[in-house]
Amino acid sequence: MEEMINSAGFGDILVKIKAAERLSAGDAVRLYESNELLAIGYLANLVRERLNGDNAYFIYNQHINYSNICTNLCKFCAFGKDKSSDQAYEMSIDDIRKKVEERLDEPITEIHMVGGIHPDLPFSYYIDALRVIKSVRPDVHIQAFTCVEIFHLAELNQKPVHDTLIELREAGLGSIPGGGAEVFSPRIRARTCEKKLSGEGWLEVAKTAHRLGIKSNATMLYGHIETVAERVEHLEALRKAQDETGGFMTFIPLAFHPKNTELADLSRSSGILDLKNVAVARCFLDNFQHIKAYWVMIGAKLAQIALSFGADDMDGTVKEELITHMAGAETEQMLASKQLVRLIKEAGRIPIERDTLYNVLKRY
Ligand code: V47
Repeated sequence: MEEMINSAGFGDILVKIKAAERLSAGDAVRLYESNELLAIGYLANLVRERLNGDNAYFIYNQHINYSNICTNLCKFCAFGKDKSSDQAYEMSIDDIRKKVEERLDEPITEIHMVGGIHPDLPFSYYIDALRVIKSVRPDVHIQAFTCVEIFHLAELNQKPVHDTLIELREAGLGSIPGGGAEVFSPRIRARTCEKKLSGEGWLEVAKTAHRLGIKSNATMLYGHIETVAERVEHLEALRKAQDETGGFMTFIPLAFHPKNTELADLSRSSGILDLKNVAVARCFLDNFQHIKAYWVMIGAKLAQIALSFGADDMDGTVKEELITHMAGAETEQMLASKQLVRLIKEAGRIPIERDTLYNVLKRY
């Protein structure tokens, strides 16, 4: 193996990884630009093993997308719709209650709830949405509202993000999902999502949450018009923020799906690009405990293989995911926990059902 690493030109990176030493941005660029996939995977696997042993995590969760009405209308997104669109929808608080009640017989421990930037729902709607979920399912952990939504909610609430987060937590918010990060580069944001909160703004919301003890995740949307340098800058900004607060739990690389978006002329990411994004992130983000292979976006089969390329988490059962499926994903809507356990076991790992904060609920 080490011979393969040396002949791929990564001998120096191997030395750093063995010494648990931080990689430079230049190292990450070299890994991205190389086609020595197995060498990159081997390096990432060493980091994964050091941080997570043989554990591979999943969660029993439910997704609720309360509305697709959005004023940002990002070019890479097929989910968000203008209010006037005949495909626009908005769930009432009672609809949310029913969604939760429908699955009360299942051992769901997390509800993942996100939507668009809605032009006129009041702040009280978001508070009521959290409260109604907690009233039906008091023990569930609610991971809701991306940093972009939180910023919008603070504007609606006419209070700082800090105070708004405290109110959301009192109503039932447990943690914040990683969406809305996209690629932090101003060039990418200007070309694909000019109305969206800036990268700095996103990081500031995340760090404010962390300082309050609210954990969050981080994502990067890759495989559209971003350059390797922009990906690495994104990872560097996340690593720096994590050094400051330690509040990120997981990094999730998100594979761009072009169908039904304004970037529909682009092709879908390849399996190699998907694995590289998992592996480079694992090597570079030495202060992130977990890297998630989100099977909804890259498929259950590749997510399973990603467990040998740095990932230690497969997300969860999900069901009724709309953001990727509106953009042409052909993956299943749901994986049963039995299927997740089997995928993880076949990858040679120990399946661990976790809660949102990575407490172990069951070892299989
Ligand atoms: O912010 C939008 C992305 C994100 C497309 O925190 C697209 O554990 C691919 O962040 N093709 C939302 N991606 C999903 C998300 C997420 C999912 C699962 C788990 C977690 C977590 C977070 O989806 C958006 C955006 O970056 N997205 N459109 C598309 N066409």
